[in-house]
Amino acid sequence: MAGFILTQARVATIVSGDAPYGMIEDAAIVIEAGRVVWVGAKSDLPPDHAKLESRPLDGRLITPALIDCHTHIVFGGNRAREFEMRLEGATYEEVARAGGGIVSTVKATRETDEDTLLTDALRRVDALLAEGVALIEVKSGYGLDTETELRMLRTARRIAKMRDVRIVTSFLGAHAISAEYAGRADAYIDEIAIPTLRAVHAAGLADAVDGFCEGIAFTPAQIARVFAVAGELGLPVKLHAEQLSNLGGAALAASHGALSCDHIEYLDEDGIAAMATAGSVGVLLPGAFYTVRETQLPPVQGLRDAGVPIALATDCNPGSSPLTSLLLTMNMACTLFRMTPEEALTGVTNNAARALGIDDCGTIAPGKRADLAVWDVEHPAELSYRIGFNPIHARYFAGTT
Ligand code: DI6
Ligand code: FE
Repeated sequence: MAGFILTQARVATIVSGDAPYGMIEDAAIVIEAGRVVWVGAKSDLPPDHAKLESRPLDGRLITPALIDCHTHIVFGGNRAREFEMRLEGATYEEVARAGGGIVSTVKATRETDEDTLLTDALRRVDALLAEGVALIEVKSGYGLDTETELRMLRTARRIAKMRDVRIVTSFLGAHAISAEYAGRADAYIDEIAIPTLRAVHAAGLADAVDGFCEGIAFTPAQIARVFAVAGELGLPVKLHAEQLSNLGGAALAASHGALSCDHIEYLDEDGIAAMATAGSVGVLLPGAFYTVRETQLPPVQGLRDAGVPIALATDCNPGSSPLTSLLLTMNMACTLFRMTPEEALTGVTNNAARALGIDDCGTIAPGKRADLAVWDVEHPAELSYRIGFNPIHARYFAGTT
């Protein structure tokens, strides 16, 4: 593919520096072989690039393509009935304890064949791509047996063959205790989660290992056993931690060098300090906060003060966050969590890439992939400000629109 230049654009590079959003006015971006080779003010464009084809954008805004760094986007069935139950007064935990919740999606996922899982997931993926997303993390965790966990992760990998999107996977065998192992969480870890992790790794299907550390799921000691095997296999870890209560999961994950600790509404000072020391990213999931009507706010100011990078994601899942919009996620993070629109955009670009341990995207800079979103907006704050409006003009995936 011949190189080209995007011109007549304002570019929010998300490279930290003097200008908010890393903004460059009247900018140009030179793209060759799917990568950004130069970005800067048009007036500074080196003459050797000036002969490339120019694609003027009429003053539109270019940002890095968006990244959804925490999803459970592959699953069977839906939980609309549970939504009704919660509106009738049941809490998320009560629904889970009554056999609903994650375990009901496990039943539906086990009963769904791989092609149907893929077809259903693609509808949700397409909603994300339509908002300029180019990289999605997908978790397993609705199989809770070896066969179905493998099927979920194969489905996740197939998404990247069907669409112009990068997929990274996380094995989430320690998501819930399967019905067969009710009351026997330790046996589930030893007999299912760990052997399945080994099988998934042998098949090349996991890029990272996740867990759910919570009263309705697994203790830090149980998660630590899974993480020890992840370490042995050379896989990075991350954790659903401090979502409904504080069990010290974030500190445990940080002690294993976690890429991220996610949810973290109930995170305390010690957890923040542990994350800061480990360099773990805090992934906030306002869609889950909103859906379960949580009232405990995540410690945004504490994370800022400690220099913990904050990412945002949809947590797309059929129970606690049936959300397929990163733009709405950004809006919720601003309104519910009092994050700034600049933090929100950084949270779905650069910090989301960091949460995945990926450094070739998330900002617009020489050498990065040309994964870009072009928006019909004047100012980047507009991306967070509107509710239910998609101002996308174009999406570039490795330089191709
Ligand atoms: N926390 C969540 O928010 C999702 N998983 C988790 O560990 C919820 C998954 C579900 O309710 O199906
Ligand atoms: Fe989640």
